[in-house]
Amino acid sequence: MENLDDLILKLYEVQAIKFGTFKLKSGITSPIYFDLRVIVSHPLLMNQVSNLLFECAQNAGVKFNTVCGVPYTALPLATIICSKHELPMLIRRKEAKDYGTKRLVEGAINPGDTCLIIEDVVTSGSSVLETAEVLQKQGLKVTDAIVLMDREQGGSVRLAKEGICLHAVVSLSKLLDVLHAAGQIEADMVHSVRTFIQENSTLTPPGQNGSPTVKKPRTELSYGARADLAETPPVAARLLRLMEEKRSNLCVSADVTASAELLQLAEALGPLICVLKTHVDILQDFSPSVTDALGQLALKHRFLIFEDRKFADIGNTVKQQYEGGQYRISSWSHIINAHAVPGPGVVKGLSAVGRPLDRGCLLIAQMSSVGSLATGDYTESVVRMAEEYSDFVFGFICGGKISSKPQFVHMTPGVQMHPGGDDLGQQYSTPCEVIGRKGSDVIIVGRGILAASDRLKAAEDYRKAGWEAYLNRLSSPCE
Ligand code: 5BU
Repeated sequence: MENLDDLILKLYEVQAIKFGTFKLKSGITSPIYFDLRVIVSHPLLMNQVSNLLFECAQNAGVKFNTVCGVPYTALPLATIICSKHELPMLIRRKEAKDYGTKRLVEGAINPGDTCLIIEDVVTSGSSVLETAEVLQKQGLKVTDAIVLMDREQGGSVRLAKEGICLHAVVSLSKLLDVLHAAGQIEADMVHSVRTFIQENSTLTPPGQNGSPTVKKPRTELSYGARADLAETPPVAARLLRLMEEKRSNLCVSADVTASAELLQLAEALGPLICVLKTHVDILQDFSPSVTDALGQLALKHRFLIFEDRKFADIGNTVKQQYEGGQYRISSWSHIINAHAVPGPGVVKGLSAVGRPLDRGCLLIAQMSSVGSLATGDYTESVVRMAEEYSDFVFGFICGGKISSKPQFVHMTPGVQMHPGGDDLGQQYSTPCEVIGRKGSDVIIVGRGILAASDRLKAAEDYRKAGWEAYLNRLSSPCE
């Protein structure tokens, strides 16, 4: 992570990233501009970028036989990668030579081989697609592309529709966070870039003419691609994006009773998790300073806070429980959850408080405990309620995937490395079962980590198990 922060600052320094007013090829005026061509004059930076691109492919578990950079900026980057790791490379010509062999691709082509594409910046994904098509015409397979910078304007979704999984080293969100934290850009600029990106997605709304022709749709989208599709509430895209960046679908359930221990856990496990779940009402020594400190740690380690309050009353009451009392949950918890038992009023009440603060809610559609009544028709009604209030509800607490809408996040409690349970009705499934077979997105782990003698190691084991199950699912979808 520190490597990445350092890289972003260096790219800014050499003016590969610029802020201002730029007229793009399409005629649109953009507040941000990337010109990665300049890095060829900075050899250390070239090496650093190439290393991160290669690492990104390795971390994503991509399997390939050969590498091709999209001409021209990514061409030298692919060269460095191939030279350093002794990998065969292919060069795509932009124009076929009008003499000699008229080859569009130079290098030894073995039909059936898989070629990894390297690119500098992706906006709509069309340059990657063009290169992929040329390679595919030569009989090569293209399953993955690695990009240094994803502008988050729909490229990953477009590529996924063509059967190509895009992996980004740096997302635009991360870039803005780092430059803002380093005092290089003002909050106003962050806001105007975010607004520009949101308003200029290259995705064509479904059903409209001009949507890209679907060749071989991937049934599974990556978390990053789903972030592009998740418009509301903003916390949904934030979560999916940081999962992709931190390579973590682990939520730790920090069920401890002392504030100091809660903060220690957040500090130690923060880098490994996407969400920290709390039960703030079990703290013996709660004070608002704890949630303030937790908020600071969430910023520092880039995780979201989820108060597992399980609201379940009429709208007017939950509104007060969410906003007021001694816990003032809405002021610090990015995510909350609610039972659907009271009907839509519970969501309306919570939404009145949470939406203006850009918070999000998960509906409890299923529970992990023995004999839970949240099954069958009830679960289906919860999914419908979530769809109706999708400006605030962005997912579910559930045992596995219950909605195919990519913007909904599925979070599953009752997870340990071995199936089993406790003597009060809790039931456990493994990360592989929950993420791989049942198609959930996030594992929620409490005692599996808290009761371990080395909590940090246990958390890393769960992160790894959850992430590997996700990567396997991406490469061979379970549906
Ligand atoms: P455990 O120690 O991993 O069993 O903790 C699970 C946590 O998830 C705990 O905080 C529960 O309150 C929470 N939980 C759950 O276990 N099952 C459910 O269906 C829901 C929440 Br909803």
